[in-house]
Amino acid sequence: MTYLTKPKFHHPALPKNELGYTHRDYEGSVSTLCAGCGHDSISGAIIQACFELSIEPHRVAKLSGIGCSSKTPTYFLGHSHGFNSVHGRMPSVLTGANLANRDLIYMGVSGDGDSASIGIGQFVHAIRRGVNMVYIVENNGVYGLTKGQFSATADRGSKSKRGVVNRDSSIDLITVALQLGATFVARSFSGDKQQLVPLIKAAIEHKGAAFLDVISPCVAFNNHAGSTRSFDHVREHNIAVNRLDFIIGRTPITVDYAPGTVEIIEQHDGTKLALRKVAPHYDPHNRLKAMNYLQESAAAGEIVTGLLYVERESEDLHGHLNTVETPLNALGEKELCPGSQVLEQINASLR
Ligand SMILES: Cc1ncc(C[n+]2csc(CCOP(=O)(O)OP(=O)(O)O)c2C)c(N)n1
Ligand code: SF4
Ligand SMILES: [Mg+2]
Repeated sequence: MTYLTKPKFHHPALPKNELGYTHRDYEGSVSTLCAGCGHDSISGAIIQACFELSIEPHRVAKLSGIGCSSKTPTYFLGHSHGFNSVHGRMPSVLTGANLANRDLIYMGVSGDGDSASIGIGQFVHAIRRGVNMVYIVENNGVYGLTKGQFSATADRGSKSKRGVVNRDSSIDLITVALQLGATFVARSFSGDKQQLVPLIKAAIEHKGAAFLDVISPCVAFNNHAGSTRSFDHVREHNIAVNRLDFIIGRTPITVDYAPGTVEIIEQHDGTKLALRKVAPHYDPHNRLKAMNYLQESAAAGEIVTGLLYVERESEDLHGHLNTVETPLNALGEKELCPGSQVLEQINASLR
């Protein structure tokens, strides 16, 4: 059995958002993952973010590949569109869907095996093309679903549950995403909902490829001493460079901060992010410096989290290709079959 339905009743006094929906309206089926799996906390954070942003569930398309992480879209946004694709192939399905209908919010959910091993070729092209999406990798350093083999993101020198040492170099998806031109790049931890929820909200509102690497411990196969993806290890080595306090609408910001401690970032649609600096010298607008900082920190064994890079004037794939505004399913016969004369003109222009 892959999912269990949830009972529909709930407390009548549950808080409602602007649309009149409760938190329950953003849930999915009951999770069948292991109790304590980090992935379930990420599902909870996605539910919270969509509830707080008052998103209409039918405006979201959630897509995934194969893995415990890729199963999770069943456990959130039960009233949204969903597509569970082949292992590592979610990015191309998402790209196609996005090109056909730009009006939906695209959420790609994947694992470190799904995106950094079998699906690395798909991952890199979706990111470099700037597909407008939230791409979340639930990163536990192992193939959880197939019983705990090292994935390509497992750190060199880390130990498997059976005591085997990983001798291969690891792929840092954050550094890869930065190199490929992602316009929103963040890392977080499934155990830090306060950091994760605002990052998901900001990623949803970002126009372009928004990549979120979320360290998400696998309690069954990668939560032991010697693992660098265990709850204890991540808590001890987590260095947050900043905190997104909240996202404000188009209204003026009235909260007072000490000078230099908070940066207000305006997004393409006029919404604003308030970014509280924890590491005062970290600049989330400098791609190269961010890459250097991440490499140095990784060499020192630190796991850097927060909003690591954001581009103020971002553009997406539709902008690059200059596509029509109207989703393909809303185009009428006149636009789709403009007649033999137009076809003749096109053919003539190609001769
Ligand atoms: C083409 C193909 N190759 C291999 C598999 C077997 N397989 C299923 S899930 C998986 C790895 C999943 O790891 P990850 O994406 O990290 O997800 P996790 O379970 O750790 O969340 C593999 C190798 C498959 N389903 N399809
Ligand atoms: S095997 Fe690991 S990743 Fe899969 S559900 Fe269990 S704890 Fe989560
Ligand atoms: Mg994994």
